[in-house]
Amino acid sequence: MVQERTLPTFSATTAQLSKEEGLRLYEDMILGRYFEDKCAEMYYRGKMFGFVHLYNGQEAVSTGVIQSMRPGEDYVCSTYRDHVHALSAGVPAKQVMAELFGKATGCSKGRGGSMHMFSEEHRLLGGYAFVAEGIPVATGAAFQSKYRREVMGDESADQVTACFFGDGACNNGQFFECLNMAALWKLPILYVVENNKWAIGMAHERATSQPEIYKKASVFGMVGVEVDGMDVLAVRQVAQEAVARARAGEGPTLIEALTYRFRGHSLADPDELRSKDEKEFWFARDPIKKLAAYLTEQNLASQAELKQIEQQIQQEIDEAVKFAESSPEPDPNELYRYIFAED
Ligand SMILES: Cc1ncc(C[n+]2csc(CCOP(=O)(O)OP(=O)(O)O)c2C)c(N)n1
Ligand SMILES: [Mg+2]
Repeated sequence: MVQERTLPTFSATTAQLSKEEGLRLYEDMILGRYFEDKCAEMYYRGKMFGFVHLYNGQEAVSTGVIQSMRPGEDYVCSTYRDHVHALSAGVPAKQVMAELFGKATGCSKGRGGSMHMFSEEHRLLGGYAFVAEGIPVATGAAFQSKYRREVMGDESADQVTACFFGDGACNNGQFFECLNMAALWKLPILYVVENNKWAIGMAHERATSQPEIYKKASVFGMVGVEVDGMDVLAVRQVAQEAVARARAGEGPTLIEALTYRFRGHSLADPDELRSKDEKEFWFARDPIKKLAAYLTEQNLASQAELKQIEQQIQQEIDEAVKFAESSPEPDPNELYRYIFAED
């Protein structure tokens, strides 16, 4: 049996969680999971084109971080594995689904597709197909908040940015350059590494000299923390602390969330490289089941209340599919629109 790195263990007894907050976290994770399950179905039915990277298994990271921020006000920056970050940030499921179908009603007007979710309204800075490409963009967003507040005197500019990326991105130069600047200028940003152990078929320990990514923060004098990425309450706790630090002008945090994707790299990946033992170890740590057990054990929710959320979300997703299917394709006459800046 392989020894899996999953520490540190989080004691849920320290979590301050109201019933309302608990149900909100549950709803957000169920939305992410059911949405992605539906994507797989639609992809295999030929409704989506290109590569589609699903997030199943990693929901506690998106929910734990984004729900600790002010969705719609704070900034979120993603990768090509971006659907669930978009949903947590508040982009309606029907707009994300329509984007996946390449329709004009999609959040990127059907021009982006799976890897390029974007919403100015929800402060979603985008999904990015190049590994590590979002890191400088997010760093720039954090810089402008700070600049507006401190140089231009705009008191309302207290937004925090969350920048999500994978373990594979941490061997890329942009990671180091941006962390250096963010620490130097004390930017209000959370760098959230979703360490799911793999970069397509490359095992993390084979590709990096120091696999404990959070330790890399220390060379910049930045706070670095590791967290159990399969436990939404643990992620939420470290995210709340990091957001408070950023909002108070105390600078960035590098959060390494230890997690696992339950499916292959993309829906085109036969997923033959990861061992059965490893997969089973992580499947048993499903973050949604863990939160459901916590909520019921703590009498914060009944089985019936959880079931009701599940049904309601399923309905929302079925409606999103209908919306996407019945939406128009982008107009070919507008092919060049949104490429150049318009007056
Ligand atoms: C700059 C760049 N190099 C290579 C690729 C091909 N590629 C796509 S995804 C990926 C793996 C990235 O893994 P990781 O950052 O751990 O994210 P995960 O897919 O595990 O979420 C690679 C190498 C790319 N998209 N961009
Ligand atoms: Mg990875």
